[in-house]
Amino acid sequence: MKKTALLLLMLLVSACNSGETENDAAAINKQEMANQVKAEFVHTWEGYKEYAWGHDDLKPVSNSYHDWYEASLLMTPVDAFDTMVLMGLDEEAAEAKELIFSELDFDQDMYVQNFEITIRLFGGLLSAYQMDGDERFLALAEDLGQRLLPAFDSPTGMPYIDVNLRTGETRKPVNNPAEIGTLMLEFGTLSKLTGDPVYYDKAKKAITEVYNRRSDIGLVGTMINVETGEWTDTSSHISGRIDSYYEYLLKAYLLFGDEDFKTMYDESIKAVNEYLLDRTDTGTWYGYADMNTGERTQTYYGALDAFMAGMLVLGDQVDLAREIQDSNFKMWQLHGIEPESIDYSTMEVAYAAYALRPENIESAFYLYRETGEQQYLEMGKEMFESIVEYCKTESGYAQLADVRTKEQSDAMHSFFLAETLKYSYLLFVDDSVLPLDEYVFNTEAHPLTKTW
Ligand code: DMJ
Repeated sequence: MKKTALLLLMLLVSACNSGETENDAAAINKQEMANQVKAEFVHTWEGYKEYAWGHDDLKPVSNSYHDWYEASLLMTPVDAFDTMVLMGLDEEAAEAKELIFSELDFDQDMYVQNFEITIRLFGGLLSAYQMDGDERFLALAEDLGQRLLPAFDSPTGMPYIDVNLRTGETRKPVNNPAEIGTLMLEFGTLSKLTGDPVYYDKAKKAITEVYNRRSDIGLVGTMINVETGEWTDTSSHISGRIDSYYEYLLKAYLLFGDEDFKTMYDESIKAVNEYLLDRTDTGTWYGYADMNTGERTQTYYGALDAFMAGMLVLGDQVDLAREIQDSNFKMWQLHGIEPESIDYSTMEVAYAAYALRPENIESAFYLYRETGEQQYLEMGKEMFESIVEYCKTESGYAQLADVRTKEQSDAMHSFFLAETLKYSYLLFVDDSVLPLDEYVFNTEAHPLTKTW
């Protein structure tokens, strides 16, 4: 090779190399981000250990604790356990395990909320069993599943809101689609793992009874009486009290391969996109409508609704998911951290609190896994960093009373460790961790997989 040609070649190689270095510098260091998320998890677990050990939740401002009921059900350690396993936090996982097996006792004469106990504890124990392999997790899950089963003993088969863990007595017959339907993955998984179909069948009947009571235009309402089967609130939306009903129709199909769920999801999402989807000057949102007439009643959208983009990815509506995620992020950026809800017609805050919710980051995670696009990593990074900036306390993470003032409130739901930090971590770790064609996350981010 001639001398000049060699020189040119060397110049070209060095230009390419320097370009690569610049790009790398601009790119997000995923490993570093994953390590930061892990460090924040450890910080919070240390706070729980010091101030709330053996209780349900840490109170992160007063450095104290909160129990949901008369006896602690170890909400935080159970909810957080699979995140520890995922992050390779062996010491922390061993501590949590020791606490769970020595203290957790479901034989309590107290009413609990079937839905919350199912998604956090039942789901947490099942995924703990699948990820860790210790049979005692399955035994606890089965004991809990048996105690929750009487909740379904209503004239319609739809469950009551509360059930007494010892006596099986039930109360509160006016329930909602989310609390009725968001039981399918956990009860269904227990059936598959134990070989006893009763759990699957009861949960499937319950969610199907909601679907069967959809209106002529295919929408469901907010509240329904499980004894009479009558709707008591006909407001339709994708927000709290309905949200995960749709999520579980789709995920039950993905996890169990039961075509009935696919039919129910496809029919339902069609109506949701026809009557609730709202493309406006401020973005693409889902609003409120009357379930019978389809008429728009409210233009509220909020932190909980942000799950929708992730669900649409799983339901193969990726373009729509992108539109929704753009709006989700716009909502986040309004005040540097998202409020519980906004009126999207004015972009004014309707409810100013931030409860450390995961849904916005969860959707960024699904879109990143699906598209591999840097923009979703950037969204996740900004959201995670604002949580650290505004919510971190000496012992953990605090909810915000008002996203405009950033005033903190003295509460930290266990889903911060189960979901918010898990989805943040999953966004930055390698795609091969918990691949989405093998794992289905319950609504509390507990990964479930077909080990049966
Ligand atoms: C969690 O308990 C679950 O994600 C539920 O489906 C909705 N609310 C919280 C998180 O925001």
